[in-house]
Amino acid sequence: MKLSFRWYGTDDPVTLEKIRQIPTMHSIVTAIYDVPVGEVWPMEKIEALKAKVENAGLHFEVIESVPVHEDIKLGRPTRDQYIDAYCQNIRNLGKAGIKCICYNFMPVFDWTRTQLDKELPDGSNALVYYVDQLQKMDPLTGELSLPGWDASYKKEDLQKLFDAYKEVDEEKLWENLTYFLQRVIPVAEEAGIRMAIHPDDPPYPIFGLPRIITCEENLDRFLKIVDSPANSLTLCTGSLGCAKFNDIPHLVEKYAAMDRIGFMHVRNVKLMEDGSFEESAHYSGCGSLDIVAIMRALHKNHFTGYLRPDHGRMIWGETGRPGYGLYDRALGASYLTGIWETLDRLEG
Ligand SMILES: [Mn+2]
Repeated sequence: MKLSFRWYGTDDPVTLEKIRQIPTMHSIVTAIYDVPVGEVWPMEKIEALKAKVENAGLHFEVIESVPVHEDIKLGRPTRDQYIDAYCQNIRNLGKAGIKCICYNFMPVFDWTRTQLDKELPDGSNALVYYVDQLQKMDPLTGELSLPGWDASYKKEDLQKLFDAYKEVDEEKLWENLTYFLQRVIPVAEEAGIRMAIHPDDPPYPIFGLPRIITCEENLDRFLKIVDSPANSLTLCTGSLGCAKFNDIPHLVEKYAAMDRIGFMHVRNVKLMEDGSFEESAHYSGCGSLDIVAIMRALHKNHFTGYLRPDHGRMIWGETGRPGYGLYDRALGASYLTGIWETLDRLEG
């Protein structure tokens, strides 16, 4: 595995110099954040970002994300121009040495939590999703706002998007995803890039919006749409694992054996009886997922792709982007490295 770490660019309080000091760190996962969704990322910006990362002694091989314009997900006539721009981004990133692009196909919101700073019993803060809080939320009336998304859309634009999605059920979304993949995957193959779709988070419909990258049956269906190594998964243990119907070690074992995992996001979640969940420390005993079984499934299948600790709690008084502090993600990285070294020694 190639250990990697997400970095939000020069205004991220977590610097490249700090990330480099995490043992065995291989590559930075980042993106161009100041080009509107659907436009081509200028080559100069990509090269400048690459130079920054490489000057810090790290590899620049993974992008998370190149976002997919809503018109593509909605199947609007304008989608072709956005798909053309998407393909140009793939070509440009391939030229810059990128090997893997993470993206998602979730309508409107690409993750949902009900609180971003829930204080846990040990005094740390974490992102949580409580069903009773969710039931009181309505992103359209905004009576209780959706944390992380409050300022992302104007109310009237959000209403228009929700109206547009009334015409898009799950089957229609599959059709639109198929149209996208059939055009984008051949370009990725040529550019030497693995496209790696991120599962929906949480992996079921909310607010009446369809979601399809959710469970084993649908992951199988997704991989068959274009049967190519370039059409791969970002297997996010926390996103798929916050629903009880997903058996994460089994999914990792299955898709690693098929060599269809381009990118791993490894984190733990603590599931509650009513479907609520809290993001927890990486250690297996802190949550509901068996992290050793997950790493073992990767190791057994000689996983050579990229892997990053996903979110972390905020600990030791750190402030910053919820889920993306340095300390708990660095603890997670070292825990995962420790499991991997042990497996290397014991299982060869
Ligand atoms: Mn993830």
